[in-house]
Parts: sequence; structure tokens; C-alpha cells
Amino acid sequence: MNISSETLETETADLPWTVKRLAPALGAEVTGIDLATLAGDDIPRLTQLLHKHMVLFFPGQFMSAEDQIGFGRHFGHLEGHPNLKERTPEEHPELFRLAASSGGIADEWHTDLTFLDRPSLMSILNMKTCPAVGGDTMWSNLFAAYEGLSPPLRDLCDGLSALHDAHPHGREDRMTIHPVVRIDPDSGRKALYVSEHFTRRIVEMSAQESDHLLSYLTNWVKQPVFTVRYNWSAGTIGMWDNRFTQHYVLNDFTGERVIERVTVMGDQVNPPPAKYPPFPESAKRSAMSRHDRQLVRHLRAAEEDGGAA
Ligand SMILES: O=C(O)CCC(=O)C(=O)O
Ligand SMILES: [Fe+2]
Repeated sequence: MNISSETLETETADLPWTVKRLAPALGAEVTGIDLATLAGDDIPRLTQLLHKHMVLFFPGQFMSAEDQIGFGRHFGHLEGHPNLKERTPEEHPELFRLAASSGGIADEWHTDLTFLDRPSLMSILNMKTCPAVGGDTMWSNLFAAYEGLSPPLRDLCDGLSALHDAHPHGREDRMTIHPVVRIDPDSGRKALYVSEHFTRRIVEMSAQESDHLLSYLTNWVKQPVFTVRYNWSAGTIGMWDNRFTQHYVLNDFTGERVIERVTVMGDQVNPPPAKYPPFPESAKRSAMSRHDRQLVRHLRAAEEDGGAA
């Protein structure tokens, strides 16, 4: 029987660390590595590993804030959260803290910061405090979600774009438009790029049609077969490719749970040429137009900026 390295549970070939796959869809745990003392080719190797598995977990790291920031900087420019200002007591501006005791539980499926023109490339999470039971995080593989759709639905999604906003942070004025399907420039693979947390409206459809399609697609990405679920222990670092995954925290625990995240910026979502006009351009004005207000506001602002939306 010909077993490719893809099917092996543990992968060690060419790597100085042990990599254990956690689910067929995505996710791997890496041991035998100290993230605070990397050298040589370690960063490009980790980047490659991340692109392959989409989310990586490194138990037992217990990184300091400085080491986590230093590790993150190897991958690009770091920025704190644009809307949520809770930081660490030391006020590291690059570090963003979420504490369950102050409501910081990310229990809605999302890709980080997609209300920005250039969302984040990757996020690096340090699990500071976690409950003995519960508080797992799930990730979904958005390539698999796209590829799992029927060909006619894929064709439909290929021609659409969607408005994302920061409504969950009380900032629905912060918005942008991304394609519903984004393409990995390296592999050419397509991924479904809408989430229930940040995606508000399909641009080219009526509000009613958009509600139905978005509801279908944002539920579809949660199919268990596309996901991995990780049970944390304190001191674990988790890092994910934020371009082609979504994640969700199970709000099933009691007691405290605290994470600190650094966010690597610089993602560039390249929209394909528009296939259809935005819906409000072709719709007759009526009482229903109120559902188009936010989209119209954004399109006007984008036009005044002289750029594409
Ligand atoms: O708390 C977690 O496990 C993930 C929180 C989250 O959504 C994030 O850090 O982006
Ligand atoms: Fe998140």
C-alpha cells in the first residue's frame, strides 16, 4: 500500500519537531520546539507548516508578553485591536487581551478583522488561564467549505461580494467589501469568505436574498467535517492562518478564561472583477430601500474616496 506523508498521523520528515495532525480538515500540534529561541530556517519552516495545517498548537510554551511579541514580529507587522481596547497591564500596544470575566468570549464564528480592507494575515494566541473543562476553540477550513458546495452554488458565489462591518464592536460605520470567494494566490484554491460575526450583506442581491444566502453559507462553514476542536491547557500558543479559516469559542464553561493575542497584519484580499452591479443600482426605489441604506452609504463613501469599495 502506498501511504503518502499526507495520511500519516505524525509527520517528522525534514523537520526538527514532531507534528501531530489533529483532524483530517485542519490543525496540528507541534512539540519539541521552543518558540522563544528559534533560529535559522525555523520561521520559514513554521510558515510552511502553518500554510499546510492552517492552525498550529504549541503546548507548554508559557511565553512572556515580550517573547510572544518578538515571535509575532518574525511574520510581519503587529497591530493591537482597532476597536477593542483592552490591553495588558503592561500596556503592550501590540497585545490584545480577552478575559471571560469581562465578556471576552468569542462565541460567534468569524475570521479576525474582516471589516478592514486589509484584514490580518495570522493571529497568535497565548492561553494564559483556562477552565479545567470546556472553553475549547474550533476552527473551520474555508477551502473545504467552498469545495463542499455543489457546482452551481459555487458558480453563484464566485460572482458575488459582501459587505463586512464592525457591528459586533459597536462600529457598524467601519466597513468594507470583500469577495464572497477568495483565492489563495499560491495554490489557486478557492475559499468561502463570509462569517456570521462580520458579514452583513451580499452586495449584488436584495436584502432578502442576501439574508437567505448568507444564513446558508455562514451555517455551512460550521459543518463538523470542516473543523478541528482544540482543548486548551495554560501555556499553549495557538496560531492560525487568518485568510482561509474561521474560529469559534465554546461558551460552555464556568470560571475565568484569559487569552492574549498578537495579530500579524498585511493580508491583501484581491477581489476578482465585478460580475454584477451592486443591487441598489438596479433596484427601484421603494419602502424596501431602507434595507439598502448601509450599503449605499458605503458605496457612496468609496466613490468619494475615488477607490473601489
Ligand atoms: O479565545 C479564543 O480561543 C479565541 C479568541 C479569538 O477569537 C481571537 O483571539 O481571535
Ligand atoms: Fe478571533
